[in-house]
Order: sequence, then structure tokens, then C-alpha cells
Amino acid sequence: MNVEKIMNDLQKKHPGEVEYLQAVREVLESIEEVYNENPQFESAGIIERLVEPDRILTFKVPWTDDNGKVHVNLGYRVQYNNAIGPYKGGLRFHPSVNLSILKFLGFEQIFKNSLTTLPMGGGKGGSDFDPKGKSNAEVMRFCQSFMLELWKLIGPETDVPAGDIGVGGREIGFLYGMYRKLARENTGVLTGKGLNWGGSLIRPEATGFGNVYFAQEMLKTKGESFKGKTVCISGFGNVAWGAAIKVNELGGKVVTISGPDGYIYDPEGISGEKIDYMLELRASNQDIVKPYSFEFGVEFHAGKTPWEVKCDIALPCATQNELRKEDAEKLIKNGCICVSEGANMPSTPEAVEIFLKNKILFGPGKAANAGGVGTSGLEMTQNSMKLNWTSEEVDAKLHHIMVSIHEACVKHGKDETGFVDYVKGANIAGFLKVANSMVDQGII
Ligand code: NDP
Ligand code: 2IT
Repeated sequence: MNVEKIMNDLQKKHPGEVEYLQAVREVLESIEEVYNENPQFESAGIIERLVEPDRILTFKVPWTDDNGKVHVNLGYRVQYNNAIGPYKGGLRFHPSVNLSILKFLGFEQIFKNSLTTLPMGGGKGGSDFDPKGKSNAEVMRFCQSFMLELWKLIGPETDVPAGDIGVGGREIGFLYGMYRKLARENTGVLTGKGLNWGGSLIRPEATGFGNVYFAQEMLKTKGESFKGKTVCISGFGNVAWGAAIKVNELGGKVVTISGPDGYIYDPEGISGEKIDYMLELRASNQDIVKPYSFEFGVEFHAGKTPWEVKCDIALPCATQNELRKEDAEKLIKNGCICVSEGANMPSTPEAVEIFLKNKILFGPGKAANAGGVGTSGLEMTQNSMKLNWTSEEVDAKLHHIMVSIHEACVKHGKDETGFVDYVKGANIAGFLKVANSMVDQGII
């Protein structure tokens, strides 16, 4: 495989799709060796077939605001690869959403879903709609209009969307209500549903819990644990919230959360009612964390990221490329021993290079945050069986999934010195399952 040639060709075909090209390059560099050892991949054109989505669907989403003004947003669904199961992946509503971002997320999702041990292909979707400052009724009308187009493309055995940034339980409710009406069926076509209408216990917490379970497995390899550790978390959304709960349960102290406006430093630790307050912050639709500083009388650092705070463990849970080279350098200088990505691709390639060079424990998003989609898979199973598991059962299965992912990363990422490159391990393990399935099924 000639990575540079493939990347040059892709750059010409998709100029300016920075996030997509970044995600593809990382995977290709990791799998080059196993790819070259398996000539059947080359003859089946696996790379050429993997880097392009099966199809991309774009549609117009007209909706009316509370003053009667009409707005038009763009809606997308990127169906990337379904070799091992129905397309599966979240929907993101954020003004920054474009095809590059959705293609990067869909591409990552193929390997992440493969790692979960469950039969799910990769996909992603969303809209450039900005939920910030919108009323409940406006969000509902937008979701209904979005589903009016999307419903034709999805189905419980075809494509199963879920939440991501800007899409939580409320949005999934509005989307599901419209789907059910149009399709005239009650099936598990979306995950992250409410408990009364087909949702799974633990799904809201799953990404954050899974991320902490993955970090716990990494720490174990060094004889370490969360007990007594200082933890920096970025973001304040669904993933950050779940991670904060689990860190506290395991005896760690969370000292930061962040938003686009800056970060909160709470040296006493973010626990109990302070974690509940994170839900209020997110539900306020303002996308800021500053109010936490008034509520609990702690420091707010405007316009900064939390990576300058001394910590043992860092959990980036906000968004892509939020942890840069200089942040990675600060974390290392301050003695951080473990970085586990709750968000998708939060560390830039230069930051990842620093973590790997310094041989700290670094869990990439496609492994470390796979508990979210893993539990979505468990929700699909419960819907198929038409029964519900208890939270203990779901949590035990989630834990098992994260332990299995960790084992797969170690198997494919450990070098002769004993160091585990989790980036390489996750990419190879995720890739092999999908590539072998594609070879088995012929050129389609
Ligand atoms: P939420 O909508 O619940 O949280 C909103 C988050 O979005 C805030 O933490 C905020 O952090 C962040 N945000 C603010 N500005 C931007 C921006 N310009 N672009 C993108 N994000 C912004 O989202 P989630 O907690 O669900 O998602 C957080 C991350 O976790 C994302 O990378 C997502 O892809 C990933 N993820 C989510 C899963 C899920 O099931 N929900 C599963 C696996 C991964 P800040 O203000 O600091 O940027
Ligand atoms: O990035 C992700 O894995 C998610 N947003 C969750 C996807 C899902 O289908 O649950």
C-alpha cells in the first residue's frame, strides 16, 4: 500500500475535506503492515472501497420558527459501510456540520462498531441546524421536518441512527415520533430512545461509563486505578456527564469541565449535585459553562481549554481537534499518565504523536468511546427480543464490551518492548473484521 499516493489522490478528489482526510490517513498508516501481509485485500480493492461511503444522501430541511419565519437547513445521512451489519451511527446537529465532518465520523464509526463485537456497520448523519437558543417547539418542528426526508432511508435492518452532539433524548423523541407515524411501525429504528418507548437503561450514561471502563483497563496494565487520581474532563454534554459519574464512583476526583466559552476549575471535585447541574447547563441550550462558577463559587477561565490544569488522567469529551500539540505538551509536563478519548478524534495528530512518543496510556476515541454505540447495539437487541434488561445487566454487558475492546487493542497493538500502541491496535482490530467480511462477500 502506498499511503502517500492514496492520500494525494483523495486530496484531489475531495479538496478541503480536512477532517475526513485526517481520519483516513490515521487508519491507513496504522494498517499498512497487515494490509501488505494480506494480498487478498489488495486484489479485492479493499482500501478503495472502504475510503468512499456507499452513498451520501443530502436533503433540504425547511422549518418555521416561533415568529412564523421560514428557515432552511441542510440534512445529511452518510451510509458508509454495511459489510458486518446495518449502517449504524449518530446524528449531529451543530452549525459546523458539513460533509467532511460527517464523512470523518462515518469512517471512524465503521471500525468503532466493528470493535464492539456486535453486528453493526458504519454511518453518520446530521444537519447544520444550531439548537442554541431555540425553543422546544422550534426543535420539534425541525426534527419532524428532518425525519420527513430521513425516514425513507432508514429501518431497523437497514440503517439505525442515534444521538451525537446536539441530539439527545429530547431530539430522539421528536424524531422517533415522526418516524413511527410515517412508517406505521414501532421498531428499534433509532437508539437512545426513552425508557417508556423502547429505550435501554444505561444508554445515556454509556459513552462516558465505557470511556472510564476503557481507561480503567489501560490503568490496570500499569498496576494503577482511578482511586485518588485527579481527572480533567473537557465538554459538559452527554459524554462528559457520564464520565464524571463513573470517575467519582471509582474514587477519582474530577476537577474540570469545559464549554466553547472556557473551562471551570473546581479543586474540591465535581461530584453529586454538581454533576446533576451539568444536565441543567446542557438543557439550557446556551452552550456555555460559565454559570457553574456562579452556582458553586469556583474559578472560570474564559477562552481556555482545561489541559493546563495538573492532572493524572485526561478525558477529552467535547469535540474533534480540541486537544492540540501544546496541550499535549502541558499534560505530559504536568505528569499525566493516561488520556482516554470520550469524544471522536479530540486530539490532533501532533498531540497523538506526543502521547505515543512519551509512551503514556493513550486510548483513541474509536476504542475508548465505543461504549455508546455498543449500548445502542444492546438497545437494538432488546428491541428485537421485545424485552428489557435491568440496568445491572446492561452495565455488565457494556463492561464486557469495553474489556473485549481493550483486549483486541492489546493483541494488535503491543510491541516487542511490551508497549501498547492503542491507536494501531484499535485500527487493525477494527479493520480486519470488516476487510475479511468484504473479501468473503465478493466485489459489490
Ligand atoms: P452533547 O451535545 O451532549 O454535548 C455538547 C458538547 O458539544 C459540549 O460538550 C460542547 O463542548 C461541544 N461543542 C461545543 N462547541 C462545539 C463545536 N464548535 N463543535 C462541536 N462541538 C462543540 O454532545 P455529546 O456529549 O454527545 O458528544 C461529545 C463528543 O462525544 C463528540 O465528539 C461526539 O461525537 C462524541 N461521542 C458521542 C457519543 C454519544 O453517544 N452521545 C458516542 C461516542 C462519541 P465544548 O463546548 O467544550 O466544545
Ligand atoms: O459517535 C458515536 O459513536 C455516537 N454518537 C453513538 C452512535 C450510536 O449509534 O449510538
